[in-house]
Amino acid sequence: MKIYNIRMMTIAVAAILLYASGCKPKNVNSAVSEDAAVKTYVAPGKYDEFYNFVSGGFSGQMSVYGLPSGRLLKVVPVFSVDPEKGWGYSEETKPMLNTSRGFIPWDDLHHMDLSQTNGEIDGRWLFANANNTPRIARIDLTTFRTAEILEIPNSAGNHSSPFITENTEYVVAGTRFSVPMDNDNGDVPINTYKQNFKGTLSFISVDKNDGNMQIAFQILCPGVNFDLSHAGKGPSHGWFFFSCYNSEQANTLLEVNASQKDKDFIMAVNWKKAEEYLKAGKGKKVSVKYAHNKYDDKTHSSKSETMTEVTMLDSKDLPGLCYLIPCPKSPHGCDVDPSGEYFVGSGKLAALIPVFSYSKMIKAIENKEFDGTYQDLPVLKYESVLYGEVQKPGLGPLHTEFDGRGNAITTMFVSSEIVKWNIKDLKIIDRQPTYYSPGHLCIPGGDTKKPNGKYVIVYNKITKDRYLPTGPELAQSAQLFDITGDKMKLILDFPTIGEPHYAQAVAADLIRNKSVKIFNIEQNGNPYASKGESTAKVVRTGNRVDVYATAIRSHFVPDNIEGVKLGDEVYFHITNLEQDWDIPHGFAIKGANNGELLIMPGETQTLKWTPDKVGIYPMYCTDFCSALHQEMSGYVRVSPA
Ligand code: CUK
Ligand code: CUA
Repeated sequence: MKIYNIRMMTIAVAAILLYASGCKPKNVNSAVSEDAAVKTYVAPGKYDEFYNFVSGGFSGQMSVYGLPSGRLLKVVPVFSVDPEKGWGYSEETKPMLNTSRGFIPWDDLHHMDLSQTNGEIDGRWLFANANNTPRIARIDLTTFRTAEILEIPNSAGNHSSPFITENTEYVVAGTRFSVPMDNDNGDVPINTYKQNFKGTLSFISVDKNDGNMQIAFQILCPGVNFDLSHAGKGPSHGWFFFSCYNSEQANTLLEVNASQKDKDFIMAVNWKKAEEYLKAGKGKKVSVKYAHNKYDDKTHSSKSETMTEVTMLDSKDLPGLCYLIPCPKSPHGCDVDPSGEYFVGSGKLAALIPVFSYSKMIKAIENKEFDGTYQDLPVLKYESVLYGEVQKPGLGPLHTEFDGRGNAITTMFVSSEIVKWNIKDLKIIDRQPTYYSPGHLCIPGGDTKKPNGKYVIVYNKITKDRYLPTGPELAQSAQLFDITGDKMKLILDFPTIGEPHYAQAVAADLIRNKSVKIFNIEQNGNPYASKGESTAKVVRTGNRVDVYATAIRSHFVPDNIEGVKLGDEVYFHITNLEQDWDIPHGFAIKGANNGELLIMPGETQTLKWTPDKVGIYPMYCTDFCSALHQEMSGYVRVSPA
């Protein structure tokens, strides 16, 4: 009897652990909607209805899918070098990856947010964060190319970004790791965390016309870990909400020591107030170095500029700027509903989802319903700001999106499911399993004023048995659900590139007609362009050799290059003369240690090459461009010095 009990207990514990690890294979077939094929079939030659922009996590890139088909349309290089596109290999793109620490070929991209006008997606730009070496990128949605990268000083683990305000006034960047400030020497014992480590929130202004980003101001905050954020909208426009954990200010064994308290915080930041303080001269100029990189479609090249100053507002000295709202327990996602009245904190370790009320928050501030202070900042009473709690939603709530019909959908990482609940009465309407351990989710416009509640796409961290085995690692998966009815219906499952975190989706019509098809060769402003074969040439200046070459189906001019000597630095400036959509040419040369080029129609790109041996070097076009693509080649002769 006793033995039997122990065995039962062991089985029960094992079952709970399996369940809790989120990896227990479930009955797949029962979860798939019967009409899934019909709903996701996009016939060959037909376009998808939505673009889906998906972050690539530790790949540092972003990928573009069509929905509902799940077809991969493009991978856009952002923070990591990409040999396919020559990103970070061509002389024209290298400055994009420059930082105050020099050229950095990799980063970890977690979140993206589309630009908005009046709280709706306007289809102009897409913003992305680099987590590791803090940066924010802006991607131009006419070229699908990274147009700008701004480094963020006084930050580490730029995670609660790049969320935006309803008219794209600001993109924010909040530091996940508190650190000593960049202008300090920084060489302090780690166990002086409480005295020396600080958090910052950066507000980056975005120019309405050309999208140019600039750090308008930073807010100096207590040393907690800022995790995620979202801007207020409608009535709460002017506020920004950030989740933060580790209010214990632990600097070791965070898994234990940063999870002691029953509640951490959501920080509400009044950025309109910050603007007033700035005007009143309350900002302090701080000397720091950070890079600002921009790609120019006229010269087809980028420049990196070093910035030297930010303006800092110290939260503890400026009343009314920041308020803390207690939020159970280790909050992660921080999401604002379409009305702008409700904001949701997702305590990863909480067995409930707290929903806060903006109007109650304002009343609580007016009536001074405080629960003491934390690091000199006022803490509002939990009950005074709380609208209500969603009870027993599942295990491990992470992120919430909104369907525009008064409902929210939240991912449950531990119990591997998505849960749909009503914002007004906080009742659970439906729950569906996902495979497995979902992180972020995305409804087209799901964090704006006007969601399109047709689909939710869920990005799972663990795939296990879902696809054919591919060794120890499987691609992360995305799962598409039809959410037009009360019940959410799984209709598609597709693998993703890198590890997807946040994603955005938007009606294709808003973007597709603005897509650039070629660059006008006459307007090519690259100083090394050859606009016709007659201007192609080889120019020697000391030991530098500039090859001004052209590419058009199916040859390079010049295609026999002699006179290069050992010890020379050779710059191949290849201008693609094509004026036809989707006819790039590539360029590679034997032994090139700088990768390849991929040159768009009308564009010039440069590959630097330092030959290391005397000999004959074949060069060729890498992109199959015509029936005579194999013939698109040539030779370079390298002679002794
Ligand atoms: S985090 Cu990835 S699942 Cu970096 Cu947005 Cu929540
Ligand atoms: Cu040009 Cu292949």
